[in-house]
Amino acid sequence: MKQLIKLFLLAPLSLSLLNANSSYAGSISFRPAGTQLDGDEILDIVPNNNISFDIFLNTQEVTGSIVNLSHIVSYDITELRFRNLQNTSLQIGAPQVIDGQTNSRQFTISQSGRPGIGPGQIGIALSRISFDVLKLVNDGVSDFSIGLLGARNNLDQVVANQFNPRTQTVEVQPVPEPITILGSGTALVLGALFKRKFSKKQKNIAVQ
Ligand SMILES: [Ca+2]
Ligand SMILES: [Ca+2]
Repeated sequence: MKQLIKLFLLAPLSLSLLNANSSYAGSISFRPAGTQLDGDEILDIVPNNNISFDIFLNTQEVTGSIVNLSHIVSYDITELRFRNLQNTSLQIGAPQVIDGQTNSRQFTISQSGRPGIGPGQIGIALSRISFDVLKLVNDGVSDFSIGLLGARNNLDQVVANQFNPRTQTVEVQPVPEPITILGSGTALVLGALFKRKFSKKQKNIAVQ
């Protein structure tokens, strides 16, 4: 029995030692993540009149339960207009804007509450951020991004460094238009052909 108790006491310790050496898999992310629609590196989304991003937390290999979490939201105010911030969390408190303004390029959201988000969980909903679409430009530059700023657990430990990746970004843009490109290409070819035929005709006329 003593042995069993010893084992029981040692197990969490060896687990936390193991965690210190392994790569952490906690992460903050949003959906839709977008897909690659063009030649620039950033993932792309073609929205309609509005778009909502759902923010999620993964806590695999994170120590303790997350009772306080903060992250930055950045967005392009020329392409998107902030509409609202909704609470979708069940395990941590409602999102509060603690720094910056929602109508500016960057603001910080904080969520706190107990018992918090325990370890080993995937896809825990945090919040939903909605925008109206103003004007879509395809310039290969981020239009919406999030970045983890701070994370504290129920043992009052700072655990933000146990999250990786801590950022995510996406571009909103209009539909890439291959038909237009093909169309203008076809017009150029036809124009060149017509020009050649026309000048040939002119030459013939000149010969006659
Ligand atoms: Ca792209
Ligand atoms: Ca854009």
